Amino acid sequence: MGLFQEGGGLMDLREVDKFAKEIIFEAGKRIREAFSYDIKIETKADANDLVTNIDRETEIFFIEKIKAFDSSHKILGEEGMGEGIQSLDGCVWIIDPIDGTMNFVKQHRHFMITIGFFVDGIGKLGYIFDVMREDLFYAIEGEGAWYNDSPLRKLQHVPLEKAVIGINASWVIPNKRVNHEKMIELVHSVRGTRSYGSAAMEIAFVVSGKLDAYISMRLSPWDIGGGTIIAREVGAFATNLKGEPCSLLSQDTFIIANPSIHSEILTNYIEEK
Ligand code: 2AM
Ligand code: CA
Repeated sequence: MGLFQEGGGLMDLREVDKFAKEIIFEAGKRIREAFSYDIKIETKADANDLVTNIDRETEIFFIEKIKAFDSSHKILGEEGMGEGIQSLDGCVWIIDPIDGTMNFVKQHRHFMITIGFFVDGIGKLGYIFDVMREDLFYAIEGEGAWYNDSPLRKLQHVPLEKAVIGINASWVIPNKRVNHEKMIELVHSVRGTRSYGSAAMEIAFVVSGKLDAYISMRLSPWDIGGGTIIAREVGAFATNLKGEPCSLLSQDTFIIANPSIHSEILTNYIEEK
């Protein structure tokens, strides 16, 4: 069941899961309370890549809690507030304290905490928490996935013409990464498109059947770490746009899709530059 070998001792995955949920709920409460204080906004790589003091404080909160839980665990967080990781050996937490920072700042909703817990590179526990709705999507390796208290079903077959897909409009206009004419064909082929501004939220929607695919040209390990673990439990396929396994140590392209349309989208509609 949920026992795994760690540093010479056996650790109960359910204990780690209980701990993870506690810190996620507590962090969520702190973030909601932060709306009554000053949120200081800065930019990172470019003018639209936002970070706030709350992203950083939340990441530090997680690092302190995890180190107190087990000081041997390693942490990779988007804001780089911990020591980082060189490999996936041992127990590794991959954390995005706020996924969808622009939504956080502008809309005060539709942003997620997302966390993956890995042991020697194998995803064991995955979480996507909608902070304002207090909705939790999560999975335990080999045991299934849940939306709050309800089990998530294995994804059912969907033909492309009935699919609703998550995609950012940037990839349907001329861009450096992908043939946009092909993307236009994809948009014509499906029933509808959506764009939510939080990769983790779109992944949560795919694993729960609210979207049938989500495609992005540039995501980082913390955007997808938790989500890929949930994906496996419901039978969603998560890969890069070459169809290869997602990297958890570097940025890459990304698709998560219902298995009935994953290869069809990659083969017929994605042409990377
Ligand atoms: P973030 O808010 O945690 O940065 C849509 O913008 C999605 O892409 C969001 O989930 C956002 O996560 C992510 N994103 C934005 N800029 C990114 C970048 N430079 N690298 C990787 N992911 C990014
Ligand atoms: Ca983030």
